[in-house]
Amino acid sequence: NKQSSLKYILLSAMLFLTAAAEAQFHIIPQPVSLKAGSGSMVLSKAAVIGVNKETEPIGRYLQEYLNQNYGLATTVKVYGQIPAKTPIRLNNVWSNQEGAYTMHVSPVSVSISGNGAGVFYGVQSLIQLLPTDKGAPLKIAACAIADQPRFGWRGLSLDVSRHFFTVDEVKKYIDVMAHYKLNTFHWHLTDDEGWRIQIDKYPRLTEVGSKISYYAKRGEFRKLDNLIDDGRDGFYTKDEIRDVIKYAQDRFVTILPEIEMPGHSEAAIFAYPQLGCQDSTGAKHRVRMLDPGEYTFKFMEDVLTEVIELFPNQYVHIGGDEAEMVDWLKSPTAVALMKREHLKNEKEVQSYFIKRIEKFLLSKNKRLVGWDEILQGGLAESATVMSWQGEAGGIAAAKMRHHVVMTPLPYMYFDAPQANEELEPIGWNPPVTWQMVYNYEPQSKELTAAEAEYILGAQGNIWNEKIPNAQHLQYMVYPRALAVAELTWSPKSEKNLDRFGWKMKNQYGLFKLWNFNARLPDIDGID
Ligand code: TNX
Repeated sequence: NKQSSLKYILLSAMLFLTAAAEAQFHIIPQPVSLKAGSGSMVLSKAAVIGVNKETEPIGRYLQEYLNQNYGLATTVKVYGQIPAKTPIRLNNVWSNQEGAYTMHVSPVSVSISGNGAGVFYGVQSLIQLLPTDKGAPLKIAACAIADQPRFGWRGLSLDVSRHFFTVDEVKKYIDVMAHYKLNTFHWHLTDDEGWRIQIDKYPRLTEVGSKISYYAKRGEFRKLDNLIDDGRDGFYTKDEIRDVIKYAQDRFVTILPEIEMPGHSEAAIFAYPQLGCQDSTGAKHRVRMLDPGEYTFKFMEDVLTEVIELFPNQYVHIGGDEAEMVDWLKSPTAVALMKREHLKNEKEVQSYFIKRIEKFLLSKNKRLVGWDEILQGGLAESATVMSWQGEAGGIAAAKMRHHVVMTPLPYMYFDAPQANEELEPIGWNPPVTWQMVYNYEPQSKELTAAEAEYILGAQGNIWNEKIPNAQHLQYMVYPRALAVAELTWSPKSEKNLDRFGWKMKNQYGLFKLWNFNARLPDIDGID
């Protein structure tokens, strides 16, 4: 009848309008709850950003962002109680949920409330809602958002050993990750190919170990066939590191420093040969492995002491991956150690090594993170495991009630090509598409609910053997890092691949605005 068909028309029109309204909200990661309002607010020059003492730095950050990207001059005003009429209000409120915030956009104002990181994350949601075409009015659609992260560890790594990146390039990397609410920057500062952090007590680490040209001359050790030779020398002074830490703190990003041991140590050994594993003739038979003797332990403790003085993070990553442990079987130091400590095999030597370093870190109130090989021969008591060789190590560690960060091959490895290998720059391993990354679930079905609590989060990794410059780095890491952002932040129930693809396409304007060279998949095609 007439009445019910009218009802039907009205209902479908309403549904259509709601869907259309929500379609404007292409926020990555997807907020926990998002309701479209009616109308929109236009940001103008005269806009005042009202802040509390606590949110003032975030207000200044937003002011700078609007000025830099849109040439819009706003004013920041500090209040005890921000007047309700202030166009943008950044309110500090108490919450026991780290990173939680609410955001209300009405036709006349934007109000963001949260504590600590929360307000910053609200500002990121706001930034994503701004138009990106130059000259367009700065319209923000009315909405109500309530949001908080699913995981506390939302990570992205950067290998600066295989290719050195400047302070400015590192800052840009941190800046963009912060826009997507990623909060842990894993800085891989040492490896075979170069030592990148100033250590006052051992100046040769950077004088010699940071110069890849020395490495290139070390033809007697290993061939450089798959390394692209392009400006890979360099290191960060302590002042530069402090500067990067401050920059990251302003964006609520924690830096996890990694100092590799006992393998992947060629640059350090090249600078201080006493560190290297020796055979009974005293000749070096391998050059990447540390000798498990007192000189090495003292050296590494000195290095870690200086690292700890710099980085406020409670965690320190000590590597632990791919150690060539068989070398130890030929080393008199290792053999003597095995006898003295009743160690049955080389894996137990590694476990002894890591446990000793852990004890040292704990004495300095720091917690050890290591790659999943540290499970071999017995896991150190309070170690956090980064599961990279698939999920098995992470699952085993969580079952042992150890904290875990999931970063498994192949999903979290952004040194792999992103699509058809013939069309993509060369990388390790078969392609890892953004869809594969997006569908990854950090809390494995093999874990009980109680065990799954030990999964701190997930992290995307990049290794730079084949990455010659920052443009190429940005291309490899994005847009896959956007998938990491959503799978670590958004509730599982909000996972939606089609919507994510559509939202991803709506970031391309921002990448252009930021002059950031992300890969831009043609999501309407087959990409
Ligand atoms: C393994 S992932 C490594 C890196 C290499 C990478 C190449 C990990 C803990 N170790 O040193 O760069 O493979 O994909």
